Amino acid sequence: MRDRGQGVRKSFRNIIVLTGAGVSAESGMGTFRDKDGIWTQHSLEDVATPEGFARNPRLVHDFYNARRRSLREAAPNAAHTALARLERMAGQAGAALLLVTQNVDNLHEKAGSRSLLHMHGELEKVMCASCGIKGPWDEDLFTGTECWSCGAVGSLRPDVVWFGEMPYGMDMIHDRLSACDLFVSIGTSGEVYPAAGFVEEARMSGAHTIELNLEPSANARVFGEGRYGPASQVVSEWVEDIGQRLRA
Ligand code: BJW
Repeated sequence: MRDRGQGVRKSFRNIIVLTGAGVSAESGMGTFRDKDGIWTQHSLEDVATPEGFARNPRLVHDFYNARRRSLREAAPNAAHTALARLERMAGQAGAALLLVTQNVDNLHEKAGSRSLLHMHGELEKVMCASCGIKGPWDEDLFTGTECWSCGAVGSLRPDVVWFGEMPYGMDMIHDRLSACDLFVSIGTSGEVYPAAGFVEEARMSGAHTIELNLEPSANARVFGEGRYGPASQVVSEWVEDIGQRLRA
């Protein structure tokens, strides 16, 4: 544990939790930039950009169909469960908590988190590039799949945020960061913006900032405190510590 002397408060009223692929790694969902990560097996330009989808929609559908199938096998781990517990403890203590996840899996909601924003979209949702309708989708998607609303063929795509697209909920996130007094970043590399810049915004609001990760991330030095190890372990321990402060 490392504390850079930002002055840890006794209690917190406005908490923001940011999660990334590392929180779901122990549930088998795979990370992106680690050794053997998803981007070592697939080109992100091909499968995670609008241009890649326009070039080869079938390749993109194959990629997301496989991930949607692997999500069906996945269960929340102790880190997801601890964060759902933290939300309940915060509610009981009269504190506000927003969990912003970059993950497109649904493991936070399966663990019981409710105050949740999927800034990079959701694997089990699709949207129509023709009429804009969005809806739940837990099956495979094909280039010939017809939109249930406008009837367009081939216009349905995963409702996920690709590079060059605007992440969801940014107004709400900026509002909450401007009032936040505790910001915790869990299992994210700190390499993808705008999420990687949230810690700076939180610091400007005077928040205590903490990183929980397997190892220090790209912007670890910006955080006031860091605790390192597998999420299932460090998140559970940290939630116990914070829970005691919320009850104090
Ligand atoms: C563990 C663990 C364990 C492992 N326990 N921890 C130049 C400079 C700055 C910015 C840009 C730039 N050029 C372009 C940009 C912007 C771009 C960007 O940031 N690019 C950088 C890569 C340079 N960003 C965007 O385009 C974003 N949009 C945007 O900026 O809009 C503004 C705008 C739009 C239009 C016009 C003008 C402005 C959109 C980003 C979308 C990201 N999408 C993806 C795919 C989503 C769908 C899918 O899942 O397929 O989101 S990419 C991928 O990266 C995914 C993730 O959510 C995201 C972040 O990854 P994450 O979570 O950090 O995972 P990893 O693998 O990187 O890290 C895992 C971490 O876990 C590691 O630290 C491990 O140590 C740790 N770990 N095991 C604890 N057991």
